[in-house]
Amino acid sequence: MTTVQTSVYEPLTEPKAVSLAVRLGLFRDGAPLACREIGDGNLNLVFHIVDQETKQGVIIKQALPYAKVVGESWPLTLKRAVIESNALRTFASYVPQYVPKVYYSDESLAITVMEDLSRLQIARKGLIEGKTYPLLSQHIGEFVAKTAFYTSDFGMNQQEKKKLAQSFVNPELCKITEDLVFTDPFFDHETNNFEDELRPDVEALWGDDRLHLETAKLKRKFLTEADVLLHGDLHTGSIFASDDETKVIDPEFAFYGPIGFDLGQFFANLLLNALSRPESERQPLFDHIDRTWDVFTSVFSNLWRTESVETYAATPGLLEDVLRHAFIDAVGFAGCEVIRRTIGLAHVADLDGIEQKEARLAAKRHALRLGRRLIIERRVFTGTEDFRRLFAETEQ
Ligand code: SR1
Ligand code: MG
Repeated sequence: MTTVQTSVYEPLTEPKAVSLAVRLGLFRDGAPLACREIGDGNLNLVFHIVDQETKQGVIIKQALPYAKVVGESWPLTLKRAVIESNALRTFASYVPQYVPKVYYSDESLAITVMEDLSRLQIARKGLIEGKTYPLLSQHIGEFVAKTAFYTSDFGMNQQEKKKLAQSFVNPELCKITEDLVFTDPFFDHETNNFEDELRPDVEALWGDDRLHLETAKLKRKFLTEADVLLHGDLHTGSIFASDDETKVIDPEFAFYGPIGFDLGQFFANLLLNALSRPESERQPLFDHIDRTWDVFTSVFSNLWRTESVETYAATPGLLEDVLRHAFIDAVGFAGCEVIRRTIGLAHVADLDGIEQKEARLAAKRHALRLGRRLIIERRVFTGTEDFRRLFAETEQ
């Protein structure tokens, strides 16, 4: 992977980002450049630099040495910028149509220079505005199927896979997920953040032994199962979309983990959006869950049958077993994500943006009931239609 090391780290400002873009020769000489810092995520700076005449632009993304959402009191490794640029390049070797092009990366500055995707919209924002993105699930199903298969022991040389897994060891970012997704929301932890009115509902979760046991099993899978290269944070804020294009961004949490994790996070964020909508407008979200799973299983199965490098791949029943476990895990991981986005540190605008307080609290209570049962009842799920059933059963 070509990542260069040129300078000493300093956080960029808009003028410094422009100077860097000029120094890197990203624009023609004398181009009138405009630059804005547009980062609205939890962790990084994102500079959008545009040639005002040609309207061509680039993105310079820079990791900060701390978590922006909390501040300098939460130090965070800059190495995540290398993980991110390497993950984008690895994904591009399988699904170039679904990731931004990486033009340049610099480990010391913790930057990745990449394709300007401003023609698209962050899927979470569009979904909140009521957009449906008809191809979103087709694209994400194919993205997850191909990246999972080709980075697994069934899709690549098994010794090379171990080396690739080594290059994606990502302890600091995994720890964030281990804490914020799998642990803190299930205990009385200082990182949690929820309305006082939800305290009785939250305390019930904290005292729920059955929930603790099932969440612990899911966390153990996340900690120990180095199956496929994951994006690691595949929520709808990590996806740019339009009616006909989809690009997955921000894989700084990438690591080798359980195959169902990315699917579970994506399902959860579709459910979180459904929770924010009136019943009559939820159908497109459930249709996306169905289609993501259908496309994932069909693409993954086809690759397994035609390109597997593992002798046992042809063993009757093995593929079905892999898919069944991926599905059950995805349901459980989705439950953890729904709960943590409701009462944990990092919320989502889908729920927090519900203006009317009683409606917001009702949606959050529904989220907690849904998340809990997704975790506990994941093994009785027989297909994606069970998401609809459980959503309806947990409404009141
Ligand atoms: C401190 S980081 C909080 C969250 O933001 C990222 O997008 C991940 O989802 C992480 O859990
Ligand atoms: Mg992110």
